[in-house]
Amino acid sequence: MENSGKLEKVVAARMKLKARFEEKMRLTPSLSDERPMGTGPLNRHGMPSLPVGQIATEKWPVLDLGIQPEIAPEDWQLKLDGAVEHPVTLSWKEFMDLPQTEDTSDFHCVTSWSRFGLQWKGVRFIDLAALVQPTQHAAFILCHGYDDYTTNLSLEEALKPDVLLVHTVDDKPLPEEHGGPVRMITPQLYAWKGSKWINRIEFLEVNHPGFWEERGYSNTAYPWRNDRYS
Ligand SMILES: Nc1nc2c(c(=O)[nH]1)N[C@H]1C(S)=C(S)[C@@H](COP(=O)(O)O)O[C@H]1N2
Ligand SMILES: [Mo]
Repeated sequence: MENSGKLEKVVAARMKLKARFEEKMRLTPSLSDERPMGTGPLNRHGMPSLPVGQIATEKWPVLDLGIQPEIAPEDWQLKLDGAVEHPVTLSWKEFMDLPQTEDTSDFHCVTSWSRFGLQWKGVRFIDLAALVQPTQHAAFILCHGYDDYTTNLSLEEALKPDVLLVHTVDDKPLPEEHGGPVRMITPQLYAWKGSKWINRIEFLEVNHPGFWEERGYSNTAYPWRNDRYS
């Protein structure tokens, strides 16, 4: 009884968020640009599958800051705080008990490689946002990793249905070097917007640049606009 009441509230919060950001989301470049830059067959959101300046690879290179934190799932935590009505810290078990989503998407690294068709499993960012309920003025997030990495995103990008916090890739636990136990993915933006070893999502009213954004990389990171640097 109490549980179904809670579920109803989360569903209502999700619908509200979706309605609030629907128009902004539709107007983002990767959904609305009439002359996107790139080559190849169109992907599911109508963009050329290989963004401008990218080369397709079968490999999956590893990029990090020289630290690969080792976190056992049972020690992993995710804090959701800042401009939200109900801040929470989720344990691995609580995270795994949330609705799980499977999706196949592409990965575009700003260092010019793209990897197609990774099969992910995890929790949609929008489902986490519905749980904590961003305040009326929340407009951005800053994601933090266990390696002290940070990266910022607008809510209209983060709330897209293909933005997941993933624990499984190609039917295997996400390898530690790729951000396991849990990382974020942002298929419609360059991959540096997806924090590996994610442990905190801070909701913000004012945009705050992350690690690479402070060092000259773009706040927005649109692959089909070659939007790499600011
Ligand atoms: N925590 C954390 N997340 C991170 C990074 C990092 O150094 N630390 N590097 C980013 C960059 S620059 C890219 S391109 C992707 C690379 O992911 P991969 O190593 O799984 O290919 O992760 C992003 N997320
Ligand atoms: Mo990167």
